[in-house]
Amino acid sequence: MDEKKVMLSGIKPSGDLTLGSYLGAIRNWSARAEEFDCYYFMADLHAITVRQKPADLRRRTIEQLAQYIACGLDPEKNTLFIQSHVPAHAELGWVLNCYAMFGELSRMTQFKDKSAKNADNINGGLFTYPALMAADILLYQPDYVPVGEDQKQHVELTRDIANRFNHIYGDTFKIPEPYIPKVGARIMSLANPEAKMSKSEDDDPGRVTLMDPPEVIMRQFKRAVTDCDACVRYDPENKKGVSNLMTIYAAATGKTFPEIEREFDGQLYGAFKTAVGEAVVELLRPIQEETKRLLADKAYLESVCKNGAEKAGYIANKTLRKVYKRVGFVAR
Ligand code: ATP
Ligand code: LTN
Repeated sequence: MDEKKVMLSGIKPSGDLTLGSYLGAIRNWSARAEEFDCYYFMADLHAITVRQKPADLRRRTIEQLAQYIACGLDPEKNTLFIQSHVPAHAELGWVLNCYAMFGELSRMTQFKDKSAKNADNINGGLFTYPALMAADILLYQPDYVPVGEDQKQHVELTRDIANRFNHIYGDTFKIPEPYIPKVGARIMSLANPEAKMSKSEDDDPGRVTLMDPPEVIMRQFKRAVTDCDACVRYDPENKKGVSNLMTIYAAATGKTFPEIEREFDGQLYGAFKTAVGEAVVELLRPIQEETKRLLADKAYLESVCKNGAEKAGYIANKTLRKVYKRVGFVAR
């Protein structure tokens, strides 16, 4: 029998998950478990590249696990784990730092954005982050890495690092492909459709989190920035706000852009924004209910973490041992 293809991805517990995290990443993970061998983790090692309050980081990491499950990732069928529970990530991360070039790391747009936003804390981890991300990925030899558009550059760098290593030492890593959704790959802030909806920008007034109550979601959509055309038409160049709302509506309802244009033909933006808000409330309702139920069962969540870290650690250590041997470390 053919072996199943492998899929892997992670999200930093650096803020409450948003509609962007869901539509750009998590939704693309679910319903794949029959077809793929899937690994999904909470990237806590990555979260500390930006200063975090310890109690918040701990709470969000567990909440994120509950949300993964609530979004449809069955822990019996997917390996769910906390990154820091599998030491091989940090270990391979160090090795790959030595195969990632200063020039390459300097070109990463996430580094440039985050250093502009955190000018008082441009630490080494923020800079070498993509080498750790390459380790996260390559440890599991995945075929696909489902991410939003903003992470494509990091997955491409991962491929370059893997190719470089394979070229020097012989085939060690499988070369993974980014797997980016057709609709929802880049959800923009409702307040500023020029910028990505981000979970760690506390001051982003245009963010919708997965746990926002219906009245907050409706308020966010009613306030969403549009334009003065009064015409629901998909034009991401000239009508960024409206196109972003159409993307969200399409992702939430499965409707196509031409169908949405016909549905709101001749209507004012108010009616359109209300419809998008209501669709999002319905999309998130079951996820919110299930998250709350799971968070009340701490023992279950702890057992998921423990089993996940064991399964992930077993696979990750196989790759790590191979790498250590290839670079010339003495066996223990
Ligand atoms: P932060 O704001 O802390 O940098 P983030 O919100 O960008 O975080 P990540 O942990 O960096 O979230 O990303 C998790 C996953 O969700 C990634 O695959 C990323 O591409 C995707 N993602 C995040 N925000 C969006 C968005 N606005 N639209 C589409 N996908 C997104
Ligand atoms: N860098 C990603 C989060 C992340 C990730 C990964 C995604 C860390 N490790 C491995 C996919 C695979 C981010 O900032 N969104």
